[in-house]
This record gives sequence, structure tokens and C-alpha cells, in this order.
Amino acid sequence: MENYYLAVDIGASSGRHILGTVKDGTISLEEIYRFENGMVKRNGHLCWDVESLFHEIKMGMKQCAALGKIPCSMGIDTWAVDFVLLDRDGQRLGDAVGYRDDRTKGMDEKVYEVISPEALYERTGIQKQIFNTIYQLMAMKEEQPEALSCAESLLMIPDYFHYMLTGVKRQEYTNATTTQLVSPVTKTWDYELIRQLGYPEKLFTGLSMPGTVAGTLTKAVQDEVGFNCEVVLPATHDTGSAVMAVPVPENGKRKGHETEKIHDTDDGLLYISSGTWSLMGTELSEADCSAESRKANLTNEGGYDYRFRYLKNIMGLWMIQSVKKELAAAGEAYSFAELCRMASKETIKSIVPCNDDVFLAPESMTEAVKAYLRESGQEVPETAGALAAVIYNSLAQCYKETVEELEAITGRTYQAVNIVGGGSNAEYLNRLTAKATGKTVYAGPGEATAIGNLLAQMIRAEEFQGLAEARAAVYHSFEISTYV
Ligand code: ADP
Ligand code: LRH
Repeated sequence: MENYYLAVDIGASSGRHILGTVKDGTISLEEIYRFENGMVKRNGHLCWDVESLFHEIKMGMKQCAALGKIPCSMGIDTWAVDFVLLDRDGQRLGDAVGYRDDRTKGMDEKVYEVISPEALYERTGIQKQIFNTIYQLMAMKEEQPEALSCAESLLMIPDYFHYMLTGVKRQEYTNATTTQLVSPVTKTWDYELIRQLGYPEKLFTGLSMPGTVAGTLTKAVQDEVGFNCEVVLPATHDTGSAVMAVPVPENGKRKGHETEKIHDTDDGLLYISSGTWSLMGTELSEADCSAESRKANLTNEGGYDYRFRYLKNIMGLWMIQSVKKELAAAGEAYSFAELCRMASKETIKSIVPCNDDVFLAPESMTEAVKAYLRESGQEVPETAGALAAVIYNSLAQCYKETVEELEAITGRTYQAVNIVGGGSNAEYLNRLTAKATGKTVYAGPGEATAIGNLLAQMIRAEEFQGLAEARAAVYHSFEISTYV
């Protein structure tokens, strides 16, 4: 009998429970539960509904019991940068404000009164994004200093859910790096920076690596879900998990190309983790905190085995998700696959710069795209298909520019782009990406994030001897489409 491992992967748009098993080195998945996610307005802020998410987490766990498939371990990953504060009784203080809320407006300037953007990048290697935890904490310091000073602990969202499951508070390394308060050299909190910024030092404790056993389920959770298991930390940052599951064939040799060594071993890996965000980059063994890297706005996120994900955050499919919702509200409901198909029939050439702040949290994405095109003298889409085409073409253009920056900075030439995550199902976008970058696109697996979450648990349980073996198993266990 194989062991079951449970990944709870919660993205900004949806969450799912996936059971994984390994047999003769091949990984199999079973999706047992799925739920919607999104930010909601609470007390004037865009927030995550963490109570309802925790309810969904337990509902999916109950499904394991109902199926008689009890996992030996489980782990949770979510989006990055967001956190909750807890009081001395372990109770949450306030809402879990989300990264699209505008409380961080102007907080970059407040942080730069303490440390220049240049010095901050040199110390942390993290790309400036106005929603990074460092700016969110500054917003709290400015607006709710009492909440910050009352807080006994700070837990990132997946750390919080792990705490709710086990009663054990741990701060996991990969997600902690997205706070912009961790040193890529010491690979722990940068206490000097934290002190300079005036954030309470006690909120930042030792960091735990993926593969660490956080604990077992509390009695109350066991009684509710009907089983007990170990909670093993995955790379709790979803992008960290997704990149673990980029399929890399052993020796870089792909099926059907056994004689030619395609340059896509770990070293020459180029990936896009495609979901609400498109995270495009490569892996480095040491962070690049140079001025050139800062100017290109590339980031060095902490990864499994202390690898660095050297990547750029691109606004991603959030733009199409928003348009899809707006169309549905206006009585024009389409699936993502339909929007892709409709877009592929259009000839419109207009492009928007996806990473412009105007697309981060607009009242209406449709209007934001149209307004940009109008102001820049480009053709304005009149139909849903044309609007989708503008978004997909703009993303592909962004990917092209990012590859050029990555190749210039790393001095490498990448042979192929590996697209993983839900967005790898967007066939039209895959074709546009192959065309715009001039590289072969390998698309899949769509559930890379959950798979990466499982891999950390499986490696810890010695199903695989390390990440290279696990990535090779992903390569031969899942279907991958090729676009030339
Ligand atoms: P997240 O984890 O950030 O919530 P996912 O990795 O689940 O996101 O990816 C969801 C996105 O994948 C959707 O917003 C959609 O744009 C894209 N997607 C999923 N399935 C398809 C499909 N069949 N055709 C086109 N796009 C798809
Ligand atoms: C993707 C992601 C990304 C972060 C963003 C906040 O889900 O974790 O890596 O930058 O959400």
C-alpha cells in the first residue's frame, strides 16, 4: 500500500486539496476538494476571509476521512506577502488585509526615510512591490501602532493555517523571504533592518525550512476531521512549491530528443509559474543583489534547498480573471477556455504594459485596459474576444521582454520556457509565448503548485532522494504539451 500525502494549495483565485501517492517512482494525483477564493471588503479594506478558508481546509480534510484515504502528512501553501498578527493568547488581531488593498500607498517613501531603495535591494535582493510585507508593516506602524505593539507573533497566511491545525507557531523560510526582511546571505531575518524600521523584533523568530515537521493535528481538529497526521512544511510560498515541480528530465534529455542534450537542466531552467500572477525566471545558487538586477526589478526569492528563484512578477492572469468576472456580471459568461478561443480569432494588435500599477486593483479591469489604449492612441477592443486578445498578447510581450532581461543579466541563453500552473492550460497564450520569445514552450503540469507541495513531503519521507530526482519524476509522471 502506498502512502497518501495531502497538499492544500490555496491560490488567490481558488484552493484545492490534492492527494498524492508514489508508485515505482511515478507520482499520481487525486483532487478531492476545491473551493473559490478572492479578497473581500471588510472594515474598509480588501481582506482575505481566513475563517472561511480555514473552514474549507477542514472540509477538504474531512473528505480524506470520507474516502478512507488518510494522509501520513499534509502541508499548506498560499500566495505570499500577507500575514496576521496574534496576541499573547494566540488570538488573531484584526483582519488579514490582502495585498491588493491600498493601505501601502506612500509607504515606500516612509521606508525610504529609513533606508534607501538601493541599500534595501542590496540587503534583501527582493523586487520592489508596493504590497511587500515591509510596506504593509509600515502601513500598520503609521495607522495602527497599537495593534503592532500589542502583537506577540506575526504569522504569514500558511504559517497561520499550520498554527490553527497544530497549535505550533512556525515561520517558514521561503514565504518569509517575500517580506523583504530576510537576508539572502545569512538566510534569516535581517534584525538590523527590522530594528531600523522600528518593527517589534519579537515578531521575527527562527525560520523553518520546507520538510520540517511542524507537529500533528490538535485534538480539536482531529475530532472534527476524523484523523490525525503530521503537518510537514512545504515551500509555503505557492511560487516556491510551483517551481519545485518544474519538470526537468534526467540529464536534460527529453523524450524523442534523447540524442540532443536540451539545455534545461536545473542550471538553465527558464519557467513561468502561471496563475493569478505570472512569475517568470530561473534558479540561482546565490542571490544577485546588483544594481543592474534592481533596475530590471528582478527578485531573489528564497527556495527549497536554499536555491533562489530569480524572477519577475508579471501581473498575470489576474487581468483575464477580472475581465471574465466583469463580463459575467454584465450577462456575458465565458469560461477561460472560451475566452482563449475567442481571442485567438482576433487580429487586434494593441498592447498594454501589464505591470503598470493601474492594473493592480482597478475598479474595472475592462475600463482600465480601454482607457490605457485610448490614451496611448491604440485600437480599443469592442468585443470580449478582442479584449481578451489584448490581454494575452500583452502578457506574451511582457514575457519576451523579461526573457531578454534575464538572458542579459545571467549571461545565459535559455532553450525553452517551462510553463506550469493553471495558466499552462491557456493554449492560445502558450502559442503566443512561443512566438514572442522564439523559444519552445513546454506547458504543464497545471497543478504544479500542489505537486511541489507534495514533493517537499515526499522527499522528507524519502520517496525521492532530493529535488533533482523529484523533478525527473514530475517529468515522466505528467503530460506536458510542446509548442514550437
Ligand atoms: P491561482 O493558484 O493563482 O489561483 P491557478 O494556478 O489555479 O491560479 O490558475 C488559474 C488560471 O488559469 C485562471 O485564472 C485561468 O486564467 C487559467 N486557466 C485555467 N484553465 C484554463 C483553460 N482551460 N483555458 C485557459 N485558461 C485557463
Ligand atoms: C503568486 C504569488 C506571487 C506573489 C503574489 C503576492 O500566487 O505568491 O509569488 O508575488 O502571489
